[in-house]
Amino acid sequence: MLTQNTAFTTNEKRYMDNPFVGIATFLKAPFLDDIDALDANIAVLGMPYDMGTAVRSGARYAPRAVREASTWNCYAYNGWYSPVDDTVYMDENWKVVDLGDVDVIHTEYDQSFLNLEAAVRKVLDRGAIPFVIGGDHAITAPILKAFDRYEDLCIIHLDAHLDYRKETAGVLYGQGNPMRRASEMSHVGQMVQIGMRGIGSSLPEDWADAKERGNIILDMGKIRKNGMDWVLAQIPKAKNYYVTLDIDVLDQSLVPGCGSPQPYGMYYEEIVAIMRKVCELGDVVGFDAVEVCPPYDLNQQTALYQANLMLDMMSFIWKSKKDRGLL
Ligand SMILES: [Mn+2]
Repeated sequence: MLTQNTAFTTNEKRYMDNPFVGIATFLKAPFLDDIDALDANIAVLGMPYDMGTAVRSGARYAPRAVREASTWNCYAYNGWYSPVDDTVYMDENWKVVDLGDVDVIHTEYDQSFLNLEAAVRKVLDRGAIPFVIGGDHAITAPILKAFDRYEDLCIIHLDAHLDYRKETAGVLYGQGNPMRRASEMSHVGQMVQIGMRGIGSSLPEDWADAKERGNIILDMGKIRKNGMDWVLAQIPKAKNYYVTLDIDVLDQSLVPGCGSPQPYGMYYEEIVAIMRKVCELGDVVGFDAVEVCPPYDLNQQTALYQANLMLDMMSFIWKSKKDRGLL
């Protein structure tokens, strides 16, 4: 039986298992090295890949950094009380496991992406929800390929940038292309792109293409003008959602350690509100959290935000299933 990654003790009555003790899996959840034996609700996978980066490299170190940061919240693994929501999230029947990392071969993006896609397929085959820690945002395209068992998958894209570049000097799978690649997949339906602002890789024609496709694009001007209640009302109801969280959706003052920081960004609690709303509307069947860049981080600040938002997302998924009697 898998148990949480715990410390050695000679005195069970005085057992502590502090966050700084032990091997840093996500939330100090059990590590499972046999993906074919996966039996859990949430499967965390690391994709230590930053070959898609055109700005600041270093996201390859994020899976370790985010896991390390997540140990701060390791007690949440067995349930945690939110005084803000007056709710206890997650319980002992909610299984989170950490599958470790996908193998990345330097310079070989195609094989690295095949490894990632295959791992995500196996997680889905086993009935778990993949939570992938990037990596730069290029990784979302191969992840989404693995979701072709779904139809009309609604994508919630939280990001400072549209990431809709058709190609850049022939590059199709960089960090500026994943949402364009997603739009080309027949199983991808509506796309909701939230937090756009500032300088990005996408050209005016890419924006025009995204709008013509019918993507719901909520840029920061609209968000600040209309407020969060309006933002939440723009999210369409769907059966299945995939959520991709580029940490640069948060304001650059909050996330110094990300690949392409931008001012005029969103606050943590606004992202939480969006994730909560999506979980109320339908099933989140997959999630990735990308673009933490530890070499530029300060005091783990960016990694802590990413780890916290991952915990929030798995908690809201738990609540959504619990409220519907599915657990
Ligand atoms: Mn992005």
